Amino acid sequence: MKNPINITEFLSQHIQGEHGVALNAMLGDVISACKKIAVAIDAGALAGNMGSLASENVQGEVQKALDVISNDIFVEAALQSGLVAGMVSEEVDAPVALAEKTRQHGQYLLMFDPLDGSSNVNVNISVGTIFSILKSPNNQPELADFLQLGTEQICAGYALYGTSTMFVLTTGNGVNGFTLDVKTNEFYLTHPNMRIAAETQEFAINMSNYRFWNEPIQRYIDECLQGEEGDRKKDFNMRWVASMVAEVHRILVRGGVFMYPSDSKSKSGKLRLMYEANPMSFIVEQAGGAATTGLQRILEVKPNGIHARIPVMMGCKKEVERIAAYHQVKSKRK
Ligand code: P6P
Repeated sequence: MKNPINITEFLSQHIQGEHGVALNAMLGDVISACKKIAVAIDAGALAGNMGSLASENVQGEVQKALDVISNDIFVEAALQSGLVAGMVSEEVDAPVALAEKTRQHGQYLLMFDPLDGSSNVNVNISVGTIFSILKSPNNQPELADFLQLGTEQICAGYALYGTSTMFVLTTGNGVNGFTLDVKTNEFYLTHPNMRIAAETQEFAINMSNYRFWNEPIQRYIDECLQGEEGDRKKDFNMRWVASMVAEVHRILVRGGVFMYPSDSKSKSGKLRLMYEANPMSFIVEQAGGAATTGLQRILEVKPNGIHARIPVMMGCKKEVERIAAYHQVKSKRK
């Protein structure tokens, strides 16, 4: 690729206005953290970071060494920015405590999953970091100040530590993707204005949960599996990486629909609203896709807690609309 623009230059051109300087500075620290996490992951087993810790995170999940390392890198970078008034991490129960001097100029709330899909690290499958940036009402936010609708996000993005390291973000004016040049340790614009294909023949879901799904989800997947002989009159392909960042990135690049529905095992679903579903929904909608719980637009869900879980169906707009329509039929039958 001839002379691609680097991310710092691109963002300074695209993020203007009164908040432009602060948001660019905030993103500069987020990008720096993701570069450091990429180094920690690339070292793999050589750095002795592959193991699990004795500890569990607030989700009750066994923490990997890299979960904690990534979390600490992200927290440190955010503190350096001096722009964060409050932080919520998947790995930490309460909002991260910030010293008075750290947040005196804080204007953002930073929500993040520092290493999503970390169970894949030991088997060398792609993992990622997901972040969401909200405006803080002041520099001493209360817990309730974090519980904003997804439509309030001013920026959302992810780093994908895959066959190459990529950084993808939106600030509400489309979605742009950047690839890390390991020689210069700089991200360069390689995927301008990412758009989700209008049609798809690919779905992503953990099929082992089939017997626990509600009827609309079973109906949708059954029709995909019936292929050309069924109502859909076309064959479908399936993928499941068990890493949301990898799934969503694939959908941005070649289309598809990603599904983690609620089921009889977990009534609220598995994925977290504030730092997985909301940032990814913002990105997907900005790329022309859609994101629903089955019953409502994800970005309009009122959070009932900083670690709230919700059902997630997102990707190609027509498929997401079909899934939502099947839920409407079901709810009318009651
Ligand atoms: P399962 C990773 O733990 C994660 O939160 C998402 O990144 C991923 O899509 C999902 O859970 C995988 O869940 O039940 O298939 O292991």
